[in-house]
Amino acid sequence: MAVTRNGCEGCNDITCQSTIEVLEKAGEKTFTTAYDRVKARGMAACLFGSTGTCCRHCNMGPCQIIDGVEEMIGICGATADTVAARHFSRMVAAGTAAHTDHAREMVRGFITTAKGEGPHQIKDVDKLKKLAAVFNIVTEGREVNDIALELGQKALAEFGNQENTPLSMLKRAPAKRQEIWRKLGIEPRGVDREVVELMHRTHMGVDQEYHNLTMGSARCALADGWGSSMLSTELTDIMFGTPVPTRAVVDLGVLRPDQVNVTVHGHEPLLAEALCIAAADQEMLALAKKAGATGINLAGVCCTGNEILMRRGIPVAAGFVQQEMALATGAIEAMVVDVQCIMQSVAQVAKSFHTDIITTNYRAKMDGAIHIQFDEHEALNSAKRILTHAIGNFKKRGDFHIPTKSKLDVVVGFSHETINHMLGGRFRASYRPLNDNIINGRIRGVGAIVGCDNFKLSDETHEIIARELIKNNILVLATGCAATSLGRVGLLRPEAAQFCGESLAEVCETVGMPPVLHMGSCVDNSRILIAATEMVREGGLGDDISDLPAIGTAPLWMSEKAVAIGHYFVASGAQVVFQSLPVTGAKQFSKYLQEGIMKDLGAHWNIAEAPLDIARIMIEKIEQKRDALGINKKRDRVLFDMAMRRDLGGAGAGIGDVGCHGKQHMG
Ligand code: CUV
Ligand code: SF4
Repeated sequence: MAVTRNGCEGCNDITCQSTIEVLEKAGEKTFTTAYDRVKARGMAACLFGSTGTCCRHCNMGPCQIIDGVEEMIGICGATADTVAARHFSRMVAAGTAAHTDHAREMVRGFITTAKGEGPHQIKDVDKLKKLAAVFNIVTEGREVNDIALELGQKALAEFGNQENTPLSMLKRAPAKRQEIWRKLGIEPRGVDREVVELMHRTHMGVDQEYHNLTMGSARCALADGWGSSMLSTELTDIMFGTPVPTRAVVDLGVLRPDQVNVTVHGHEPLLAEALCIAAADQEMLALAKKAGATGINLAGVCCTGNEILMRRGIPVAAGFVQQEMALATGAIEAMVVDVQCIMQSVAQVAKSFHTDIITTNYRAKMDGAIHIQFDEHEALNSAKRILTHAIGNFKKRGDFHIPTKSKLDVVVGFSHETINHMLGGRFRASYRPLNDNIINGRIRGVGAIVGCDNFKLSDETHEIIARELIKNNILVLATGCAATSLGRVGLLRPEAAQFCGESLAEVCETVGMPPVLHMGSCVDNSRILIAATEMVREGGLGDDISDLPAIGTAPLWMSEKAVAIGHYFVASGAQVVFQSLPVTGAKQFSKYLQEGIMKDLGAHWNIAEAPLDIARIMIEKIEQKRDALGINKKRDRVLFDMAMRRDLGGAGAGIGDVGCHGKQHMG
């Protein structure tokens, strides 16, 4: 069924203005979009699949399990809990594998750079030294590249660590958290090893106890959060610069009518950075001019977009759900892709236009795309080859329509270091002011809105949650496509302070910061772990991440990576709220994830559907943490009269403390 310009019958479901505009103007071109396919399919997904109780791990199945019905367990006897826990674990393993393979490429690129090969340099020497210390590397009196090389090699070795020693980076976590991991025996060892082990444990007939599987998954997820993702973020910062607040624009309106538009879509910053350098190259610009363009306009899609947005202020054209729309503008000469979150349909949509899809990674090829392999040793040449191809397409551009109204200012680039500087001031960079503002209640707590967007649900979801949180004086941290979508609705601007509750507005206005802080891509969720750890270290908010009034959500998650992220947050002591997790067909396992796991890890999963319910849970949990910390008491000293003293048993012990946030300077 070829539906023309449709999506438009369904425009009611789409709230994104630029998407509506593109679909309306798509002319006579015939292509289908994910919106059409969601419609054509209806919402009736398989009940077993969506509740986690379909197992196809061996050829006696597939087995569809009905919890509580004796004859409806697996042929092998696997129960609903085992099947759902296995499925959950495999999502964690796949998500971790994705982050890990990405991180490995970053480490390899880092080693290339340390050797002085390739177009990049070590930009953040401070951070290099800090990370070197974590890996017990001597830095005194050594050349920067020498330190970097040792760091790269040690980091790479941890991927394949075969000893039972924990990953170096775990020691960055609060001491109490490390102790919890040690006691549970879930400190990750080699990053690759945890993925392999979890794949093994979820093979037919191995681990058949859902608690044990959940803990195995925690170990794997921690290898992602505190291992591969954190490593990727840190090495990317060291090489390309730690992000600082930067003004930029997002949405489809960033495409340029008069320039060669090249979108870079996927995840690995090595390719994107090389393209950025090549796009400014005189030789390339001359080529573009010869083709009749006034220049080369690079724009990002998905997480790779977030990476170059954060560091270079390069505009983001689209998040995950807009990737087809970017092509449907007809204004893109080439969409360069690497790995993860690239819908196969981009090659199908591109057929209706002059656009080429260029795959660049041997791992990820696509029917209908052109392949130009990216080689990190030859990064600049690879990038030039790609751009030359794109420039060659400029003359072939036909009718196009770039949404005119959609181009939103954003301020991005809030690494944990910048938060610390911004609130602490230039001379006393510290988390003290953030902690103090939380303790005195001006900021109630921190809510992270992360992860993908998803065609099955309204694109307004992120916005609704964010608005509700900031209205309730909760500071929002955002990453991934969630951050892009919040940018599209204007919440990444300091001006958005007007939508905050009074006290958060005051803080934002004083500092000049937006109430929603863009912290980067999906791997950059590791920045949130570090920020949380720093808040604990600063003191006054307990001694573990699980004490903080902070919570995360990935309401529109679609990628398995999001499940790995959710689980490493939980395993690190931070609660999360997800929409429709496929575990609910298994009663005990599902209950364990949402309750029982609390006594093991100090945090649990929450599942909710409606955006406002998600926000309500987040607010409630934050207030509960505040209560537990004793910072929800009235700050004014209460003067007790004699009657009150008698009611309290006469002694009046500790009365003087009632009004103080007594824990403030613990730490
Ligand atoms: Ni890595 S994982 S859709 S690009 S955030 Fe965007 Fe982010 Fe999800 Fe993918
Ligand atoms: Fe069925 Fe067990 Fe095989 Fe799964 S592992 S498909 S439950 S027999």
